[in-house]
Amino acid sequence: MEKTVKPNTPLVEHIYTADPSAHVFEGKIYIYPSHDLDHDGASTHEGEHYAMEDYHVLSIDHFQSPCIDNGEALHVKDVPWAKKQMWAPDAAYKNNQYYLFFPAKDHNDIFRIGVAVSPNPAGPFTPEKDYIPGSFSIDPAVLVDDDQKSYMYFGGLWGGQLEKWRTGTFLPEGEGPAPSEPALGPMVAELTDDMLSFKDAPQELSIIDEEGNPILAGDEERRYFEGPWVHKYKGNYYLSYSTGTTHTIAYAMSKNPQGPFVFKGTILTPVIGWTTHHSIVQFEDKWYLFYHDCSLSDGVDHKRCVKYTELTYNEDGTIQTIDPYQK
Ligand code: FUB
Repeated sequence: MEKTVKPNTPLVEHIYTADPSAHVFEGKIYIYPSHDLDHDGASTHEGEHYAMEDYHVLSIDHFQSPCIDNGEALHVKDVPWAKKQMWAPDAAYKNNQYYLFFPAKDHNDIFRIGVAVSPNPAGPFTPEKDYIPGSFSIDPAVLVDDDQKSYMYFGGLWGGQLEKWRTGTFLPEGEGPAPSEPALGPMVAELTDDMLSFKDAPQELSIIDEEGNPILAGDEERRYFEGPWVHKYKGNYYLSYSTGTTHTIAYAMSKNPQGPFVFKGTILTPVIGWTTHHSIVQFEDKWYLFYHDCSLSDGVDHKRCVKYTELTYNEDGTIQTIDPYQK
């Protein structure tokens, strides 16, 4: 008999999974993860060891049921513009269909973001022939707001190439700001109603402290690195993200989906492995954090496993810090 899901335990063990984007569609929880491959490639600063080729969509009927692997939903060989490295995806529902947003390197080794569509939340998804015009970098996360406006948040440092786009064009030698300068923020772009393109050029989001000062690039405990996620709770927008080199999931709040966002604190303490990546979703009357670690591979960075745990808000809307290994 298939095992029922348990908190802080791999959702599936037959494949390696990472970067979980969870959504409630058709009354179930659908999880859109990266599908990590079991290979011996050496780790590089550019993340070449994250050599993923396809996506599998996972689903859970509720938190007392098994996790289903719905099979291959999209493969890089079926995406005309993409060459390799199918990294963290997200999904959205609009116009009576499902959209899978995903980054991959194009044939010039530049990360772009593509979209694929399906009538079914589990796919299979049919990709558009080209990437979203004007898209770049990695880790798309899409918020469909209550007024049906949709926003894509994206961007990641280092292997995610965000530093190389500071002038608006790709500079292979481009570098990030000095430690005393404002950190790079994630990008945001409103999507067109058909969800296939950006309405305008992407803008950088600003993350500030309680005094209104920008978080600086040298402030590695708080500055943005990759893996943005935006959710809404009681009228506030929450931007949560990985701090990369300091390995936490941090968050900031705003009254506006396009910021500025005020830094608030840590949602998730460091997990086993270098990367940390998450999503936050409400199911029935509770909130959940989906995240990954490398416990299933005893710490191999590119062989991760997706897990979940419950997330709790304080009365003032701030989020309680989670240590997933605390007994
Ligand atoms: O899975 C590849 C990359 O690792 C993701 O795009 C990042 O967010 C990090 O989790």
